[in-house]
Amino acid sequence: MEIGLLGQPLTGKTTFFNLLTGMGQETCLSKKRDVYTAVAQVPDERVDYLAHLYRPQKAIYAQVQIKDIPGVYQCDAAGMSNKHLEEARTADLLVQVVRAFHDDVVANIAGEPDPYKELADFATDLVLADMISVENQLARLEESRKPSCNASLHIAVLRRILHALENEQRVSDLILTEEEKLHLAGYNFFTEKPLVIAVNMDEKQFTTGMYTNRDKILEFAANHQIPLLEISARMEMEISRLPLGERAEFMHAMGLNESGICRLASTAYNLLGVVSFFTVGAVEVRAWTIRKGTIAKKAAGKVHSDMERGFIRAEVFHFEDLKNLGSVATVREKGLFRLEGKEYAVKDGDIINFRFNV
Ligand SMILES: Nc1nc2c(ncn2[C@@H]2O[C@H](COP(=O)(O)OP(=O)(O)OP(=O)(O)O)[C@@H](O)[C@H]2O)c(=O)[nH]1
Ligand SMILES: [Mg+2]
Repeated sequence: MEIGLLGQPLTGKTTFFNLLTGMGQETCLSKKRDVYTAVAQVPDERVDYLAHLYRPQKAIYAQVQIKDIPGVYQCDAAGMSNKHLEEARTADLLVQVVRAFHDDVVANIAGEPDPYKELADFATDLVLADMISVENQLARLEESRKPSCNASLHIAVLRRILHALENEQRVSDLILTEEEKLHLAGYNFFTEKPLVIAVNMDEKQFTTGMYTNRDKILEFAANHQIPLLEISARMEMEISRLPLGERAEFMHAMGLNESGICRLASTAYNLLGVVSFFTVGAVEVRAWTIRKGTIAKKAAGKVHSDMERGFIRAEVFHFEDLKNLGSVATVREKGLFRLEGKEYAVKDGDIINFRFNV
């Protein structure tokens, strides 16, 4: 899963990226305008519990790829329709980081921070970028002299999309038929990608819960059903540098119940409809991420292609049962250890051993 961090310059994207991935990329002063990519481990108490029980050589959390895309200055390019925005094309989910924090040393590029204006401007940039893709494709299709029946349908779908975009609708706001979806597969529209808004606040804003135009942001998020994360990237970065023993106390004092990566991951998992299952053993305890409803045979393929090819059955029990009962033996005694076939829909929290033969 890839998450793209986007937004205007100096909103705290690289600070957030460093926090999520544990990297130390230069913030603020970077003149290179490089795109950074790194992996974030998704902390999961279930993995910690299983590692405690099985004492494996290694415990592996689920991983999410994070891409930090620098903001574009208006003098560099027209809006965001440029190569930096293209970097987000491969992302499964976009996070727009907007700036609420005040900082006298690093002034906001547009004067007094107005996170709502940033949000609305960016929404327009995404719509414009999609409009350009659709218009280019329509021009290509309409130029070809003998349109097939299939091409006519394709053109009709694209015109419908264009009409919606012209009215500032996101592609994700439209209800599309299965046939229309088939025609649109492969376009990877920006406004079709799940979006999360991350408002980056300073300490005072974080503790008071107040910043410019918060009401309007809440309304925008509710209207478009876009999840909102209120973060303080720099404060959390500073807390993460404290000795381990002191972190929890500081987080508590600041009213921070969960780390940034935990909050982002659970929002992203919900939005993308993905869940985790686990494999356990003396060598490795590991979390795997799959789409909700994935069948056992496909889930096996996530672990190893041989397991999918030679799938025989899945031995399954649930993390909650193990935690409640304390041992695998008791789970078995209570009849909660099951054998499932290839069509079994894997559930969040399943612990699975795949039997296979190749
Ligand atoms: N006060 C305060 N400053 C922050 C916060 N987050 C980031 N900053 C500062 O804002 C400046 C810009 O942060 P970056 O993380 O480099 O911003 P960016 O969005 O990556 O900027 P570009 O890469 O230029 O688009 C740095 O000096 C950060 O230390 C915050 O929550 N509070
Ligand atoms: Mg940056």
